[in-house]
Amino acid sequence: MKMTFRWYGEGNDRISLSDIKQIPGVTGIVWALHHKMPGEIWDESEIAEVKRQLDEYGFNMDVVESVNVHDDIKIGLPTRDGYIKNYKTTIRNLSKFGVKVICYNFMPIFDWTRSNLFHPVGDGSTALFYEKNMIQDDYNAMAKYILDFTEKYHMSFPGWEPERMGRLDELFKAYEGIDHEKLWANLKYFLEAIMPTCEACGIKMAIHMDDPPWDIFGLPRLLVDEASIDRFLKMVDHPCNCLTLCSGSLGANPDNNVAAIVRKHCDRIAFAHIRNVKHFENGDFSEASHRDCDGDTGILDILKAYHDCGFEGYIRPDHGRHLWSEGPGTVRPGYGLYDRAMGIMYMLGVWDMLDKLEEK
Ligand SMILES: [Mn+2]
Repeated sequence: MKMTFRWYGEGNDRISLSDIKQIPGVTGIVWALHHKMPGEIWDESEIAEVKRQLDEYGFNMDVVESVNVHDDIKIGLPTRDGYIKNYKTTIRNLSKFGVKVICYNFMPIFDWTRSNLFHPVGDGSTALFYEKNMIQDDYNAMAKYILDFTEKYHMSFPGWEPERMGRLDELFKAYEGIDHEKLWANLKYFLEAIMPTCEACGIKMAIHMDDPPWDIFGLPRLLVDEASIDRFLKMVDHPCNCLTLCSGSLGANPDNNVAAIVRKHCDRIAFAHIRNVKHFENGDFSEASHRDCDGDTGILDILKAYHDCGFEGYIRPDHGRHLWSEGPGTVRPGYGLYDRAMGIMYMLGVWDMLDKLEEK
């Protein structure tokens, strides 16, 4: 496996490449052009600039997270073909700089969703938290909480672009009538259109699981469990049609056995997100440290599954808690330095020991 670390870019992340360089084992930066709106072409000159920054520290730029998919493609409007054409141009431009994996998602309107971004864990640290009762009917209240935060701290989150969120009612209207089956069909149309370009460019499209893995606010969510992942891979059975298997997204549903999914589909997992989640009886969940016993995701079983399969794809710690000096205004929610660095050391510790035991 190849260890990576997500970075939001120069001037957009308080963590520096120099900080990341000091974490053992990291060979690649998971990056994106975060100022791009869904549907816009990523220009070669902009990609070249990021490559120059990463080269200075000897990091590869093999994984992009995310090239966001325009709503018109998800809704299946006639205008989708123009946006698909742009997406193909972006794929070609990225391949010229050696990009191998594009992580993306197909969630309608909202990307990842939480009710509290800095919830006390109980040890003085904070983490992302999902309170089930808060995410029921009133999408405006939830969106307001997230957008007030981004405005107060001058941050924007991928998938939560204020321009898009400013016209939520309009977006909900546009998605009227888009049920699970229609969304599946629109995903298939998109993938079948871009697969030849991906193949020619040597790029794997790696869909991220839906987070949380269930419908919210009446919007359909597709990639939620083993059966839906089976369906996805069979629907477009192409080696470039792959997964970003997110243990935290799937792990929010206690019925999901993430390690079993890893074993079943290891050859189609291009990118692994490792994150631990702690469940509460009422359906709430909190994010937790990467240590197995701090949550319910089964981190050790998952790492063992990847190791047994000889996983050679990319991996990164997903969200972490906010520690020490990290808090609102000083850190991107879920993307502090310290807990993710510790997560890497935990994963590498497990991995190195599994290697050593195998040698015997
Ligand atoms: Mn993830």
